[in-house]
Amino acid sequence: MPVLRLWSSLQAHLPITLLKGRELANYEKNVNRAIHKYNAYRKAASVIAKYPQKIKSGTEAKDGVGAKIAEKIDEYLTTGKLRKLEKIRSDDTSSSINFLTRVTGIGPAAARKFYDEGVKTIEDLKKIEHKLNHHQQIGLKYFEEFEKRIPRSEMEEMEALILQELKQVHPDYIGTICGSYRRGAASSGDIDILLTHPDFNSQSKKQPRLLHAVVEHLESIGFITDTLSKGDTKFMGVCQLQNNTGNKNKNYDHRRIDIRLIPKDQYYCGVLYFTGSDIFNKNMRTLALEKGFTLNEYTIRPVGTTGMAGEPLQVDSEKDIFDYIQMKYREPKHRSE
Ligand code: DCT
Ligand code: MG
Repeated sequence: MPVLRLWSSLQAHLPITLLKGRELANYEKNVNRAIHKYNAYRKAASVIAKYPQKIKSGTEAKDGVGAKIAEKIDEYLTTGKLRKLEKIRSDDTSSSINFLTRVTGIGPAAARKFYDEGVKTIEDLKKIEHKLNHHQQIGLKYFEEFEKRIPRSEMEEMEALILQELKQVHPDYIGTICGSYRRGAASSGDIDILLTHPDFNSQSKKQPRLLHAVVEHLESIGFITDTLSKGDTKFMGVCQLQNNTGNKNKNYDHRRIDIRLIPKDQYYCGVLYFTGSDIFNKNMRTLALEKGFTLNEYTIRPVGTTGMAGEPLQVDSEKDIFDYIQMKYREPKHRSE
């Protein structure tokens, strides 16, 4: 779910600026396909969100945002409008392509292809359903449901169910619900689960059964309802809680769920990465590099003077990773940037 998660750190006076930033960012990613511009808007939004006072001019924000974005801040502060945004909004191509990418399985390239074929709306997509791949068909089927955020209370119910069922499959499994939920968000866009098992490490051979056994079990109890893709280490699909309260009015929506199986020795790098936020990850990776380490979702490795990365360091907790790079430990709820 590529949604700006700045609400928690948001200063009361900034939501409008940040929302416009998000709209421009999405335009650059989905329509213009200029990922560096997308990243520039995301970074600017993060800088602005951290800014302690109300921003009075673009120049004031200039340390963290480029000159062009600073100009846009000025334009918005003086005129109350952004010409570029007005133009994008009124442009049929941009708004249609942006809209189509909201269907899971439709990326910027597919959206442009469909648009060129005259497909612009959900109704249009329904008419050419046979031309969609399986992932896109599921995206279309649950379009409205996937647009809805998942309240924290429902995330808690799903966590309890998943962890309980996991132990039924095998008591040695370790599972963590990561993503915005782990950061304490009031609502989440999807469910990101990481799994590991003590028998599985990066030196041993692949063990897809460890993932598939869990997926099959969650299907058998009716929790997982659809599969978008299923590989040896990553499952992407759809789940739904069952209403067994006897209250006919309580019906759960279908939700997007990703399950990843990670070798035990790489588990905490994975948990750190998939907890995010994406902006926090970027900043932490930059700091790691400054300290002479390269950090990714699998490992942390020292970088030698030649620039070559060494062997992965031993990691038995998230805190170990912070310690290596001499960064003060941050609780997940303080990792929005
Ligand atoms: N991630 C990342 N860089 C990305 C995408 C994701 O570092 N480009 C990491 C950080 C968050 C985690 O993966 C899960 O991704 P999402 O589900 O997209 O983010 P989220 O924070 O869980 O937000 P949402 O509530 O919208 O799901
Ligand atoms: Mg998520």
